[in-house]
Amino acid sequence: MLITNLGYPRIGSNRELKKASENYWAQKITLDDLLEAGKQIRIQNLKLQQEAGIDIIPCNDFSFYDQVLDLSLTLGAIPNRYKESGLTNSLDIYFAMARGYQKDGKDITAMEMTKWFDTNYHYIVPEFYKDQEFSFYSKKIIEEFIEAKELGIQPKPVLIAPVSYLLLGKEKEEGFNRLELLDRLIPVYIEIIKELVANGAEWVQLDEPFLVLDINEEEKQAIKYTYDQLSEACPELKIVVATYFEGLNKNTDLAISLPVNVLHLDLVRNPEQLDPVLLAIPETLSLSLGVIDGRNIWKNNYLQSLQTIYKAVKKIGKERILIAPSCSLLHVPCDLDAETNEEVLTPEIKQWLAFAKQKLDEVVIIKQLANSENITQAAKKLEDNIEINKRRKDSTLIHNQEVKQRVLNIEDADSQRQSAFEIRKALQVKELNLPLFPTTTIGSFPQTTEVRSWRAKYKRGDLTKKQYEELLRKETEETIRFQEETGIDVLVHGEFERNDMVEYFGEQLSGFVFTKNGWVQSYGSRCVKPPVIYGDVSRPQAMTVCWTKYAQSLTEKKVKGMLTGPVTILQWSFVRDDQPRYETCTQIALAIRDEVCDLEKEGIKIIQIDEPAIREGLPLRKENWAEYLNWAIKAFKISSCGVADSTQIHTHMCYSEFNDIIEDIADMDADVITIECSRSQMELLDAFAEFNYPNDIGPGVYDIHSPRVPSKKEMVSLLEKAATVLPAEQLWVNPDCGLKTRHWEETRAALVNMVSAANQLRKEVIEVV
Ligand code: THG
Ligand code: ZN
Repeated sequence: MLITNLGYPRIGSNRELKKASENYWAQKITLDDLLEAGKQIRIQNLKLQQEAGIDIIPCNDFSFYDQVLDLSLTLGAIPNRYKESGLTNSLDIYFAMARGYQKDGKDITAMEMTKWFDTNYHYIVPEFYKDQEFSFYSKKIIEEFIEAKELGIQPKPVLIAPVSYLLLGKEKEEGFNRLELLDRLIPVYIEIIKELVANGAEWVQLDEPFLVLDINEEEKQAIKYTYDQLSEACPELKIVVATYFEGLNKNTDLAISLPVNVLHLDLVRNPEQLDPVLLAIPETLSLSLGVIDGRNIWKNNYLQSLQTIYKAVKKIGKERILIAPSCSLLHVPCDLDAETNEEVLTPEIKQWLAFAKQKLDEVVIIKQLANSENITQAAKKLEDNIEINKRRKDSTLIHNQEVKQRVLNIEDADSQRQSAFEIRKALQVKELNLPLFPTTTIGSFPQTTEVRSWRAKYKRGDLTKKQYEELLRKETEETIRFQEETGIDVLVHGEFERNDMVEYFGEQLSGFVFTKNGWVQSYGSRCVKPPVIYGDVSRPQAMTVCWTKYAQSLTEKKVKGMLTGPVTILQWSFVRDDQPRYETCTQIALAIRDEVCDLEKEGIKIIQIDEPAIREGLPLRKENWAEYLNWAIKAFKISSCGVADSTQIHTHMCYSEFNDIIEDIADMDADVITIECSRSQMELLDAFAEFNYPNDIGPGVYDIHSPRVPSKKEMVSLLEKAATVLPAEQLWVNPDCGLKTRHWEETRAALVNMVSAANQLRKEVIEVV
């Protein structure tokens, strides 16, 4: 029985990588400094896993931005616009692909970014062209392999498998299917693998997450074909095929028939898949049992894991079993030991948790228990584990009868607006008096280093509450003035008082705790610190009313109240695993509903309830969609339907492919929805148009994830395109997401251009009439 790991967080336990990359982009450090920072993190991670006792340690799980982008660079899948950028260093080309490039008269857009399955991690979508060529372009995987070998480790290089790589990408021109590129791709994989073997590699891990999705016959054939080719070309190499985030279900036969050595299963997400696999597994195949949750932070239940392992041992024997986390540990924070502030994370709750480093120890102990090694010590650890899990289950911290009762008392009317949209729209038009193509923003304005430093100083006690709030008031006022001067129609207060849109609410709700350093990579250098929902959720007091009211008091224009919706709060938190997710979600929905009603009471006429994560929460298998959508949409409606018809409810969503859930989006019945769609050039709108989506829509007219300033002309052209598929009366004009990651300079320029674009559209429409 061996222990393996699928991937370790690469941001560094103090976000060293974030700091180094951002300094490099700001030209504050050199390329060598950045490379050195990366190397330090890799070496630290390798040593840590070595010392923990992991037998098969991954390499190439490090990335300066994203592992899918790494692979595009490895395979030379670099779109021409970057090759023609004049950039020569491959890491600079890589960053240009991720972030766009605007310099010396060049203006190159970034590649598209989208969510990694149902996680809050984002990857850079590979672009494929009809005459796409692949070559072994970046040697990162070899370099990182050698680097790990030099530490005395026999590392297991990790690569996304060919078919999953193709499926993660997108055809950028018509007339071909990306799977047709497979025959050009496999030879490059073979070249990579051969070079690894030449350097002494014994193992390789090929991630094939599409094996747990609904794939068609052609895709299945392609997977089979690929492994036949790879194993024939490199018979001496041991291949681990890694699946995660779901179960194999109908793809079980395919998975176990692949000519590979090890199949990894996510037995946390889908424990049921083990039985059918054990029933049919061929003798040549070993199993990697993913029993430690790589997506959540609760301590493992050792007894339960052992039961799973024993079942497998009984069937196929110890020698053919590996123990592992369920997926890469990328999705959990680095180290619980860094959480030393007992006021933030109380010892009682802390003992229920395990982060990446602690999860490594858990795998080791479970293996010792399963293997009867180191038995006295391991038995003691098992006893502690049983005790802690029992204490958590019975803890009085978790249960609030009042909250449970309120959930039981929910009635149908609580999730319905009083009147239909047409009636509401007529009332809102009168109430709000907005022009055609009303302009607005998604909510946040730049969180400058200065703003962040105020919060840090306030938290450290270097600023009093009064001083801190005074600074925030000033910043808010300047932002209101800026929006007025720019001619934006619906204003926002800017959210300077908030760190993260989920963290901010979690901090004010009961049932949540926080970490000081529990960072998880979201995209590139950007990280989030997900709250931990450990108990029943309630709202002790109003959360946003004060700042919204203040901002509204500064202006005659309407200020939009800004809230995060229940599904998104759920999705972006570490959620308790002792009750169904829908129950936790409904509790959050009731808390948000109270906030919405309080804002309305204080005279706020427009309230936005962001649900950017509703799409990513969608189960990976279609058969589970209906159940999820049912409770998720209802939760949004519980949160939004307590208001009068004349109050306008907005919602916002990011990176969403809406085509397949457009009906459910319409069911949410928000008066206005703003959506991301500029990187994919308004394609999304077609779904809305085809469906005859009835309510108002604000398609994002520019990409805020890149520092590039869009021209008026390009926004006009996007809006014209939108106006050809949707009636002008239905359209709003806004950026595609919040502006907190941008600098003021870009933000000002972009919004000025955006307002002139809206003005031009208003003129054009009047001329047509
Ligand atoms: N919050 C959470 N998840 C998210 C988003 C969010 N997932 C999707 C999308 N938005 C991801 N976007 C971002 C954008 C900015 C940042 C993180 C994710 C960000 N993070 C700061 C950083 O890394 O410097 C840290 C935040 C802080 O200072 O508290 O800027 O908005 N949960
Ligand atoms: Zn967004």
